[in-house]
Amino acid sequence: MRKFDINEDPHRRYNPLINEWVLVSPHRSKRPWQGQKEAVNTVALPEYDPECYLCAGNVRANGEVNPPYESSFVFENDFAALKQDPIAFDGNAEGSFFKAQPERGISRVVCFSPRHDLTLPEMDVDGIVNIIHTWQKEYTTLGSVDYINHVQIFENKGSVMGCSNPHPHGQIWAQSSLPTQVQKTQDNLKAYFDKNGTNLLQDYLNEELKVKERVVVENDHFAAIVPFWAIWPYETMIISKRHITKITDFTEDEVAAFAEVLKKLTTKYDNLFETSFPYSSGIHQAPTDGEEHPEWQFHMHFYPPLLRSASVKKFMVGYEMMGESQRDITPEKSAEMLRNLSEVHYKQNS
Ligand code: H2U
Repeated sequence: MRKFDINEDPHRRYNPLINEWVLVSPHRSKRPWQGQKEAVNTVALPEYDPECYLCAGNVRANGEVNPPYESSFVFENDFAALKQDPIAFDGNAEGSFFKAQPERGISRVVCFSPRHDLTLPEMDVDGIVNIIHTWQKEYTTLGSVDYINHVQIFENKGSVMGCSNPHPHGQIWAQSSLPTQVQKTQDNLKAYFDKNGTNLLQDYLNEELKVKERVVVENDHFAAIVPFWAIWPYETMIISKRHITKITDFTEDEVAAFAEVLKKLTTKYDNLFETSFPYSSGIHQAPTDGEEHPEWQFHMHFYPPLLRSASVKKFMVGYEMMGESQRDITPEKSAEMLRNLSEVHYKQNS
């Protein structure tokens, strides 16, 4: 019988963060593609767009006027997914199939800068430092609201990810419950900590830093890696090296180091297909429920949909919907490709 070759043979990999498996089919990455291509948007954006509801001084959909902001700008989402009003609730009937509960929360929009055309990879490190300071402030203020137990900071980048406006911005949804993905991570981190007395992601990162094959960018305080169990072709995760449970525990050196990794990673993403690389990214960190949470390790996920060019994206359909997640190109190969790309943005070379 032939011996298992992880670079050639179909196999499953285990994701200990969410206790799920992913099917990897390395031999399939050479198959021909005649499916859908997304239109590539190559139109250069202006620095200021009078029609944009996020640009400084412009009117938003609800009639409010944005201030003449000069760095980042945060406002309550005018179409908030969560509302702050308390709702009376007398619980579900025991054993009911129709289980539901009210959810209370706060949704905010974070404009990264007044520049309509400046995405993270094209900002300077100081600009990104300013965004990190804004995230810290929001985590503190939202997390200290008595009924808020979780603060989700995220960015949808690119129309292919459903982003409604190209003006660089992220969102924050803070709420009373732990959302499903976070609850799964919480449960697995806690079980690992209770069993081993150490932190799952810190132990994992130490192993990754020994073998190095999935590391994309690294500095003294953070590493960006393609996780061993990555689902998306170019999925990455930035993990802090020190045991940090939440963004407000960063030293100023760590803020600068995180900004540097964010810039380098997103620059490599743009350079991969010489396009403004779409993704959903989000920070996972300790809940704000007043507990200590030593089981948590600050990390940020990047889930980009692109597969083999600026216009061919991966679909999570068929088997992925009915069975489990699946990928073709191995995480090691993706990491090697990203690692070998320049840290200088392609637009600066053209
Ligand atoms: P997305 O492009 O990632 O959807 O983020 C834009 C958010 O901005 C979206 O949640 C909000 C939308 O509700 N928004 C406002 O709050 N005010 C506006 O005037 C338009 C859009």
